[in-house]
Amino acid sequence: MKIAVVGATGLVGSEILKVLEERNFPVTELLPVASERSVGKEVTFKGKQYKVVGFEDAIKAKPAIAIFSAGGGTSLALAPKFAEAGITVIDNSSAWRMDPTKKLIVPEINADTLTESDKIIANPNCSTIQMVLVLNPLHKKYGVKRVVVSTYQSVTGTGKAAVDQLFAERSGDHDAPKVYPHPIDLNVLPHIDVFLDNGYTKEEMKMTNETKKILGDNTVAVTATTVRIPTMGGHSEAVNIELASAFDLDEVRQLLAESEGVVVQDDPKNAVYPMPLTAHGKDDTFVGRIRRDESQPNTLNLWIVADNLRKGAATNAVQIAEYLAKKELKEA
Ligand code: 2RA
Repeated sequence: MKIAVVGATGLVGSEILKVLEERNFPVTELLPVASERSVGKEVTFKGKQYKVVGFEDAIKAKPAIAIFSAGGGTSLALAPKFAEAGITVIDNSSAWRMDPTKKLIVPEINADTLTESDKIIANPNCSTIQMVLVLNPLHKKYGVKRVVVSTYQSVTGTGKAAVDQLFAERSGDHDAPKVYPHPIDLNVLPHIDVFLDNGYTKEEMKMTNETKKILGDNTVAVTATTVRIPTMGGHSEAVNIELASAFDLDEVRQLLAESEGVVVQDDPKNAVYPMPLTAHGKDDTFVGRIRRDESQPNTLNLWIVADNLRKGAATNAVQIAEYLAKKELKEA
């Protein structure tokens, strides 16, 4: 299958190439695509060098699928052009996620809603994906009433410039360019994406709104505080979940252990719990510290970690592409 990766030179773009290679996606021709600035640069895929091409050339080449990771503006402007040419777009930006005409897909949860007429498919926000993977089986079995989540997010979620800021500060170079409004090394920023009029950040509202859309249930209440921390391997989340009915803790552990894409790491007495260091480079979502909230009935506390560049972005997008390929839901 001919496949384009739009934004191939960015952090997520490089991860998409890695995941396509690792999962042995049947790529017959790869088109790395980027803005004029990067055209002519080379990327490596399966040991071969590929030259980056521009957007117009990519459309002319008519790949079956284009995985976009080039920011919301590029997506808004270009995804419809790719789609009009019959190319199915899987988009990592926030541009289309809440558009009621577009589907927001986490394959383990709702890939079966996709049809051949879905030409722009939205990949959810990284911090949402890992949380809904855990919420979905709980919602089906017990009903999720309300979620209170606090995140601890990796600098890789911001991009390469943020990783550079962290390492520059760590090496004592405090004059290096900054992408955050404050130092990130030895610090914690309760600020991800822009602030909105309601006092929340856009990242926080993504967690609220995208969760309802993916679970297909507007009654699930979600309130979030999203926080950037100086780590790299993945996003972590402390999640408090109020359920509609009573549960047994062992049953919850069993249910999550049997859920596709979820791995339970829950032996705190032996210091076994999910961490960004151990989730890094993995495609699964890890959950631990599963315990009863003793302050109110039918409520759980747990801790979720996933590599935000993998399941939070590249892996989820490639899994959507795998589903389209398996079901033959694309044109070329
Ligand atoms: C972040 N959620 O971590 C974003 C990336 N999409 O900043």
